[in-house]
Amino acid sequence: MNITRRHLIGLGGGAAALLTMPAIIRAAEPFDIVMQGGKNGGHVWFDPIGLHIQPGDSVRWINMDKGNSHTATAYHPSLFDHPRRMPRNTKPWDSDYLLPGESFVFTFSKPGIYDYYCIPHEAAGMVGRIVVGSARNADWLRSGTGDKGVPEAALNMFPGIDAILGMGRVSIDGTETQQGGAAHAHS
Ligand SMILES: [Cu+2]
Repeated sequence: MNITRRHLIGLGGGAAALLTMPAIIRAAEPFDIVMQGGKNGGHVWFDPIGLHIQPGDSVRWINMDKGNSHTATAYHPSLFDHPRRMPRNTKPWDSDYLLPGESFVFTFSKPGIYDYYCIPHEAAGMVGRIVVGSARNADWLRSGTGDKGVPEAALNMFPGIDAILGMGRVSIDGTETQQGGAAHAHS
């Protein structure tokens, strides 16, 4: 009893903090998605391009491409006249232009499937997909209404839902060959 008590006193509040903090920190820490570009500036992508998170989780987009500014912008009619590729009645996000080294954080509260793009590079296929929770809240995916006006190069890049749920995160390595392979394997 004495040993136990002394042990507890000795560790004090710090021990309690050590035991409980990791879970708290993990929940609050955002998932990172890196904005990347090839050396010649012609090839750009999000890494991971597909990500599975839970409601309440945050995502942080970081521009690690020294040669370009990028955005992470939700597919939503209120943003640059794009179709909705995210749950209805949900607030969309737009990072605006991130210079190299800058980042943007958004928290997802509603389950569903969310697609986003980079404003200057959508036509180059710089898009990504985030699945929040297990619910397949994707009326736009089933109806096909989300494809209207979206460049073919972008449509070919979205990873499949099963791949995202199965792997947690889906990456492309940035080479042209791998990019094409990923697009065909998961769409
Ligand atoms: Cu971009």
